[in-house]
Amino acid sequence: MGESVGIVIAEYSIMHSQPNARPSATSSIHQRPVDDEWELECASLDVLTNTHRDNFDRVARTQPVLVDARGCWPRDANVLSLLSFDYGHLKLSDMGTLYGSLAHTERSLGLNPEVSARIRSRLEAWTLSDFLEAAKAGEAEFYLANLALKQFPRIANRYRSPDVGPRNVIPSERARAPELFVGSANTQYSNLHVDSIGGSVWCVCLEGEKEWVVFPPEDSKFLCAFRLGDLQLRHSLLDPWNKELCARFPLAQLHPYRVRLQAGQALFLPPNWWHITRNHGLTITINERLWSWSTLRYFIPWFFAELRARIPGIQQPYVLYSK
Ligand SMILES: O=C(O)CCC(=O)C(=O)O
Ligand SMILES: [Fe+2]
Repeated sequence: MGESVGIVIAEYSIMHSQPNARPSATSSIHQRPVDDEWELECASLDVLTNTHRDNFDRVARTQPVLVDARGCWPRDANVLSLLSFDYGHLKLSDMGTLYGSLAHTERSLGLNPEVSARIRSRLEAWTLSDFLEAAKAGEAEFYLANLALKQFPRIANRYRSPDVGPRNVIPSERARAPELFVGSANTQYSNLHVDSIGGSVWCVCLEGEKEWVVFPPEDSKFLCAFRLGDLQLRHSLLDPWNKELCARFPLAQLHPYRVRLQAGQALFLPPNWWHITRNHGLTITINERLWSWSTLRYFIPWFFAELRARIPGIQQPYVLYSK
């Protein structure tokens, strides 16, 4: 094992022993330093143009799939105009995310105190119009994430889920309800992570371009996964746009793919794939989580780990879902 990997593991062990510690190099939903000089070398994904269900299911069993999603949104509807005309007056502080409130977003902000304070005050004072105007000018600095789509009925009514892929078998609205993400230039959501509870995710792009870098579950053992806020070891310090951080990982063992998701396309990410995103300009996507019968094998280990963790006297298990 190289020295650099050892450093990452040492950092990981420190965080492991301090459950509330945050990794200084990662936290997100803020504007990252512009560094377009370097990026991790990745394979690319082709768009699956024949999105016949059988074809899709065969490919999606082993890898993410990028499909034409023009059918998800009417050609003559402009999502940005709808958002600003119909909902521009809404205050950001009154908007609901699916996991708690925007305060959740606030807690995830980066550690630079000046930027943090500025974003916090904007979250308090701004309407959605203020945010969209600033985002158009490339000055919004943050990312509205996980907004419950149902609070924008005029958008929800026009949206159609992709018509391929697995059927959702989870009845809980909280787990599966579509979320709206409105990103401004050069912002990213979280660090490299795996979604919890073994679900897969659709990301349907309506506006702009969102870059995804994804790694297969088999790469987990080389990503020095650590725990952040829940039981699952599902976060990593690897940052595909940061040369120094990348140099600490055994890149030859990793299998990253890069997807530049454009308006009119959707990305399907199978369960337990690692992912990190970055917005190029003002970007609007709708993300939907899915649990199908075939994802049960991911859900069951999660369920039993959670159950065990609730038995008094038993040490919390740290769970790495690598398969
Ligand atoms: O759309 C994004 O920026 C990625 C969000 C994400 O990680 C997710 O929806 O699981
Ligand atoms: Fe995610």
